[in-house]
Amino acid sequence: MSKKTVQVYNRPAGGWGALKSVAQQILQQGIPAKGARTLLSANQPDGFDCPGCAWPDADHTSTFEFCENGAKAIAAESTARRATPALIAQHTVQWLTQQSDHWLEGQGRLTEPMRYDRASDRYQAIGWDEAFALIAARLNALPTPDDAIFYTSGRTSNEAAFLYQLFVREFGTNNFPDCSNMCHEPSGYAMREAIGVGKGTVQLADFQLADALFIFGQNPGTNHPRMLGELRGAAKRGAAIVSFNPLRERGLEKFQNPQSGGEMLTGGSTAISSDYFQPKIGGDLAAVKGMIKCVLEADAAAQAGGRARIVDVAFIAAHTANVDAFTADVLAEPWDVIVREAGLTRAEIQRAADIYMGAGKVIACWGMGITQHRHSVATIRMIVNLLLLRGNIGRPGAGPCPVRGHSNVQGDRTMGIYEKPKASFLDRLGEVFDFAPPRADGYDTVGAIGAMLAEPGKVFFAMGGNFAAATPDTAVTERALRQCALTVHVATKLNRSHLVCGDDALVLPCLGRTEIDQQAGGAQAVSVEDSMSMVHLSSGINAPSSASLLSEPMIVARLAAATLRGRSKTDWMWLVADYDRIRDKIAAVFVDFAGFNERVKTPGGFHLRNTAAEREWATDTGKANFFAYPVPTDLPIHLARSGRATPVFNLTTIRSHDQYNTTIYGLNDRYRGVFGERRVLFIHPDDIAELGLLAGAWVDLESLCDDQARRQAKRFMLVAYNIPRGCVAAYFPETNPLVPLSSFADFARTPTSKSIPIVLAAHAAGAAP
Ligand SMILES: Nc1nc2c(c(=O)[nH]1)N[C@H]1C(S)=C(S)[C@@H](COP(=O)(O)OP(=O)(O)OC[C@H]3O[C@@H](n4cnc5c(=O)[nH]c(N)nc54)[C@H](O)[C@@H]3O)O[C@H]1N2
Ligand SMILES: Nc1nc2c(c(=O)[nH]1)N[C@H]1C(S)=C(S)[C@@H](COP(=O)(O)OP(=O)(O)OC[C@H]3O[C@@H](n4cnc5c(=O)[nH]c(N)nc54)[C@H](O)[C@@H]3O)O[C@H]1N2
Ligand SMILES: [Mo]
Repeated sequence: MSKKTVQVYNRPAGGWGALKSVAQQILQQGIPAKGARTLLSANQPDGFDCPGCAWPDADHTSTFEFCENGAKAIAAESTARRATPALIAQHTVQWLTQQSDHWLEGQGRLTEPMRYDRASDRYQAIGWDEAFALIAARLNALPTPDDAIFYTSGRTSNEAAFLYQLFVREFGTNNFPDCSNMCHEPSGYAMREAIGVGKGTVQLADFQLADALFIFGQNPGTNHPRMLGELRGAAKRGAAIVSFNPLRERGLEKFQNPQSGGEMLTGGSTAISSDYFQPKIGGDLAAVKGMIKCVLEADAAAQAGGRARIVDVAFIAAHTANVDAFTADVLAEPWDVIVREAGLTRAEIQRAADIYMGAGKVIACWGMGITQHRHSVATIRMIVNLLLLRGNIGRPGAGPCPVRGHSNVQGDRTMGIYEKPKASFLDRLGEVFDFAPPRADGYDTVGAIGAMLAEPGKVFFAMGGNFAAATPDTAVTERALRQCALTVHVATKLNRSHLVCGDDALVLPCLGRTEIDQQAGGAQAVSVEDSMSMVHLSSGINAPSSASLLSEPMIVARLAAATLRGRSKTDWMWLVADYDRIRDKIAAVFVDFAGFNERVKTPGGFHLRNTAAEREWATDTGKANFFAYPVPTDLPIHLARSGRATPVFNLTTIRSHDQYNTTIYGLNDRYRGVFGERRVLFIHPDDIAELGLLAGAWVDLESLCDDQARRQAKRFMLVAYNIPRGCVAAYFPETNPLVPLSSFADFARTPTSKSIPIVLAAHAAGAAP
C-alpha cells in the first residue's frame, strides 16, 4: 500500500503521469505482453469496444486512442489473477466481508459457478446445469412473477440485453431496475417531454463545429478521458469551454495529450476551460436560470434599441411551445434568490451568459453533478431551455449532450431494459415472439429495494454490477438482499454484492468484452451503442480466462430454457448459437434496427436516428417544450440547515481517478493530489478552521434526514480543497451508507447521492472505521 499523502497537483491531466499509471496497472495484473496487445485492439474496427465508458470514438477506425482509465478497465479484465472456487473457499464469507473492495477485486477473474453454503459460510463450486436448475426451481416457485427482480448494469451487450428482457417478460414481469436508475435516468426523463427523445442530439463531429461548450457537473479527465481529446481540439481552435463545477478539477483545467509527441516532449499542455465557475453543490438550476434571465434582459434591450434580437425568434415560433409562461417565470425570479442559491455572483452569471450569447453554436454537456439531486429533472430542463432560446438544438455544432457512464448503458435501454416499457414496444415484442408480455410497470432500483424490504422471499438476479455497493443506504439495502430466497450475480470479478447472500446465493462467471466468444456457429461479435447513438460491433481477442465461462447471451438462453420450458415458443438454444439470429430478431422488433446485421458490419457501425436532431419533436405538443421551474429553496439541505446552530454541510459523492464505480483499482486520486487513502473529505480551508480542526484531522460523518434514522460513515481525513464553503466531497461507495433510500430525484427517482446534508464530528481515536 502506498504512503498516504496529500499534495498539490500542478501538472496538466494526461501526459507522462497517465502513461506511468497504465504501465503500473499492467504489471500489477501480471500481463506485460498480453496487456499491450489487448490495449492495441481497443476500439479498433475488428477489436472490442472499450469497457471503460460510453464516450464514442472518431469513426471507430482511428489508430489506438490512448485513454488511461480505459486502459485500466481493460487491464483489470485481462488480469492473470484467478479467483477460483478453491481460492475463495479458503475463507468464510464473514472473513471476506472484512476485506476491502480493492482486495476483493484484486483476487482476479471468477472461473467457475459457485453456490453459497450456509453451514460452512463458504462459497463452493457448482455445475452450470445444477445452477440453472436451482434458479429455475426458485423462480417457478414464486407466488407471482412480480416477486422476481432482474437488475442490469451497463456493460451488457445489446444481444445479451435483448435476450434478457425477452426472457424476463416471457417469465412475466417488468421488474428491471438498472444502473441507469442511479445515473442518467433524469436526463432521459427530462428530455423525453422537452424534446421528444431521451438521448443527446449531438455527434462527435459537432464538437469540431461548436463555438462554445458548457460542461456541467462532469469530470472528463477521470471518467471520460477520451473526451479531453475533443475538448483539447475545440480549445485549440478557440472555442470557449465553460465549466460549472464546485470542485476545481485538473482535467477541466489543463490537458497534455499522450498522443501528441510535441506536448509530451516539451512538457506543453493545452488549457481546457476558458472559464471555470464554481457554483454551490446543487446550484446549477439557479445559475442556468440566471443566465437565461440575462439572455432575456439583453433581448429586451436589443428589441428596445432596434438591434438584432438575441433569442432565435423564428426557431421559437416554429418549433417550441410554452415560451410565454416560461419567460414570465424567469423574469419574476428575484436576482437575490438566484445569486444566493447558485453560489455565484451576478457578474459571474452575466459573464457565462455573455459567452453563451456570443457563441453561434453551443453544446451543453452534463454528468452526475447534475443528475443526482432532488431537482435534477428541473435542472436538465433548464439547460434545455437555455439551448432552445437560441435554437441550439437540431443544427450542426449545437445541442444537448448528457455524457453516459457505462459503455452500453444507452444500448441496454434501447433494447428494452426498462421498468416502464411503452405499450407499442410490448405489442411488437409479443407479436414477434408470440406471447403476451406483462403490462404493469415494474420496479426501478429504489422501488426494488423497497419491495425486497417489505416482503421477504423474493428472487434477485443481477446481470453484472455491484448492487449492494452502488445503491444508497447500504445497511438497509443489504438487509433487503439478505431477505431474498435467492440472490444470483452474473459477474467477472468478486465484489461486495456476492457477500450479501439471500437464503441461497449463486455467483455465475461470464466472459468479458476482451475475450473470444465461441458458440456453435463460430466466434461471435456483440454490438453496443455509445453515448452518441452510434451502434457498432465488438469482438474479443483474448482466450477466455477460464474454460468454464459462458457468455452473457448463453447464460440468459440456458436460464430461459431451464425456466420457461414448454411455456416459451422461442427456441433459445437455436437463437444463441449465432448472434446474427438475435440481431435479426432485434431488427424485427425495432424499426430503427432494420437491416441490423448488414448495417452493423460496416466499419464504424451506424447511427441511430434521433428525431430531435432533425427538429422533429415527438412530444405531446409536437413542439419542443419550455418548462418553468422556481429556484428551489426547500431542498433537503435547506430543511436540514433551518433552525440548526451547528454547521450542516452539503456532501457530494464522487469518483476518484483510481476507480470504476465500485471497482477500486488503487488508492490514489492523482489529479486531486491524494495518495494512499480513499477515506478523505474535501473541504474549504476556512470551514476546517471554523470547525476548530486542522487539515489531516479525522472526522465522522452523519447524514440528516427527516426519518430520524441514524446514518453514519466513520473516519474520514480532512483535505483542504478549492471548493465553496459549506460544500464537501468524498468518494463513493464508502459514503453510500449516508444516502437515505427515501431521498431521490423528483420524477426520475435517482438517489440524491450528489447532495446529502451531513454534520461532522471529530473522530474518536481508536474507534472502528
Ligand atoms: N475511470 C472511470 N470512468 C468512468 C466511471 C468511473 O467510475 N471511473 N464511471 C462511469 C459512469 S457509470 C458514469 S455515470 C460516469 C460518471 O462521470 P461523472 O459524471 O464525471 O461522475 P462523478 O465523478 O460522479 O462526478 C462528476 C463531477 O460532478 C461534480 N459535481 C458534484 N456535485 C455537483 C453539483 O452540484 N453541480 C455541479 N455542476 N457539479 C457537481 C464533481 O465535482 C465531479 O467533478 O463515468 C463513467 N466513466
Ligand atoms: N453515492 C453514489 N452512488 C452511486 C453513484 C455516485 O456517483 N455516488 N453513481 C451511480 C452510478 S452513475 C452508477 S452507473 C452505479 C453503478 O452501479 P453498477 O453498475 O451496479 O456497479 P459497477 O461498480 O459498475 O459494477 C462492477 C461489477 O460489474 C461486474 N462486471 C464488470 N464487467 C462485467 C461484464 O462484462 N459482465 C458482467 N456480467 N459483469 C461485469 C464486476 O463483477 C464488477 O465487480 O452506481 C451508482 N451509485
Ligand atoms: Mo453511471
